[in-house]
Order: sequence, then C-alpha cells, then structure tokens
Amino acid sequence: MLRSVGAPVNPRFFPPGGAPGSRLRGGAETEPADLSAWLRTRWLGRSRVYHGVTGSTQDEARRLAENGAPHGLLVWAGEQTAGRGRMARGWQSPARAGLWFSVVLRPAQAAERLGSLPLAAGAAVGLALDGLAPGRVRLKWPNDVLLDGRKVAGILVEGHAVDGNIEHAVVGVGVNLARPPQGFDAEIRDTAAAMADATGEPPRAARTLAAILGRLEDAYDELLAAGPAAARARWLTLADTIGREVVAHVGVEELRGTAVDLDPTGNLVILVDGRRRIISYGEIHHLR
Ligand code: BTX
Repeated sequence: MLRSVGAPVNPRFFPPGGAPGSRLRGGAETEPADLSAWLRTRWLGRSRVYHGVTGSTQDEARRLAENGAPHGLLVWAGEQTAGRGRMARGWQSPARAGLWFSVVLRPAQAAERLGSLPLAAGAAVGLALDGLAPGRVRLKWPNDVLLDGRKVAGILVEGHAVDGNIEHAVVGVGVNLARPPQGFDAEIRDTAAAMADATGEPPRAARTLAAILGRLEDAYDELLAAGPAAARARWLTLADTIGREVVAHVGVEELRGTAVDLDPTGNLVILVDGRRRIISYGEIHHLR
C-alpha cells in the first residue's frame, strides 16, 4: 500500500528547526500563531515550515526529506496551487478553506510494518475529525475520510525505500474545514463535504491540526512498536466500507463483491461469488 517515489537520497543534513513560528527556510512564512498553543505531541510537528501559498506541501516535504529533514517535520500551507491526490489526481486546496499539510517520517526499521501506515493514518485522521462531529465521520477503504458519506479529507502516503528499508515516508493530509467561498469545483460538488457542514462554524485550523497530529503520532509509534493490530481495530470502528457491495479495480481487473473484513495487515477482504479475494492496493467504489 506504500507507494515508492523519489530520487536517490541526498544525505545532506537539514538544519534543525527553530522556535515555533520562526522562519526555517527562505520562502517560508510565519505560521498562524496558535498551533504551538494547542500542540501536545512529543516529536511530530516540533520542527515545521509554514507557507501562506505553496504548490504542494507533499512535494515540498519530499524535497526536504531528500535533503535530510528530521523525523516529524511538518510542512503546512494556507493554500496549495498544485495539491495532489493519489494516482496523479488533483486535490483542491483553496485559501481559508482547509488544512493542507504533510509530515516527514523516518522509520528506523524495515518496511513491512510501514505497509499499514496508510490505514493507521486514515484511522488517526478519522478519529480526530470524529471528535468534532461525533458519529458522522466514517472511513472508506483504504483511507478516504467521509462526513455523512461525502469526502471531507484525503490522505496520501508516499515512501522512499532503499534496499527494502523505508528511508523516509511522507504523509500528506487534506481536510476541508469550510466550503470554499466560491463553492467546491464542479467535479467534486456532489461528492465533497467540509467539516463546517456538521459543525456550523468552521473548526479552527491550528486546533484541528494539533488534534490530528496528536492522533497521528500515537498511531505511528504504536504501529512501529506493536504492529498493525491496533490501527486495524480503530479503522474498523469507523469503517463505512465493511458490509457494502463494492467494485474494486486492481490493475486491469474489475472485481465486484461484498466487503467483509480487513485482513491482519489492513488489506480489504471481499467476497466474490463466495470466494475471498484480498485487495491490497488500487481503488474501490461503494455501490449504493
Ligand atoms: P485521492 O486520489 O483519494 O482523491 C483525489 C480525488 O478527490 C480527486 O480526483 C477529486 O475527485 C476529489 N477531490 C479533489 N479535491 C478534493 C477536496 N478538496 N475534497 C474532496 N474531494 C476532493 C486523496 O487523494 C489524497 C489527498 C491528499 C491531499 C494532501 S493536501 C496536503 C498534501 N499536499 C498535496 O499535494 N497532497 C496532500
């Protein structure tokens, strides 16, 4: 489930992050002041870069990771002009409408436990958002976060592996907090939601970011220390996919069946004509 991307690693050391809100690199701006007031993490987001506008925090985080950025670096932006999703799709990230951020992770061990990172990240983001709209946030496999059945957040996990070890991974998260002033683009008007649809007032960006980072840090530490069982269990508490008729696209194959479970590492199990099939990557669609 972890996609491998990126150029060979440049071991050049990345200068340690300064005090919250300081300029870390040319081009970065002073972040909105209240993240440090809410942040309770031990290591995630303790070094960070904020941009009022950037192309994609994912690309920026990846570039910094290739240049030695520390474990836990947060890159966040007020607006992205080239936000991207999985499989080269776009991610709409307008100003004053959401949380757009990426974090750099440097697992100090072999890749197999990281295979469940997308699932763990999805559960972490889902649970943080469920705290704002209890009972209305659900997960579509592998890690679309839905509010009342519409996509309110998306997660992109990319890793760079060397000899089977993940040298670094970048987890990108986009959360719609408010509907953009001009409305969602036509392409997603019927499928997207914003947290404000449930909360009325849009949730505060820094406070929501701090809540997500807290969940993400715990999920990551637990995944590496104890494996994917807890992430799988948490994911299942918010699962929208299980029990549904789904269509899965796996390469050129199209499978139609009932989603019945996650296997121990978080792959989706679907029943197709009475046979269990394991979906480890690709795209599924819920059928109504
Ligand atoms: P995904 O491939 O699951 O979703 C992309 C699809 O979602 C698009 O093709 C479109 O249909 C729909 N979509 C686009 N924008 C939105 C939106 N704002 N709300 C709801 N639906 C939308 C999901 O990819 C992973 C997205 C990660 C985004 C983060 S933002 C910070 C970081 N930087 C970056 O460039 N990407 C990540």
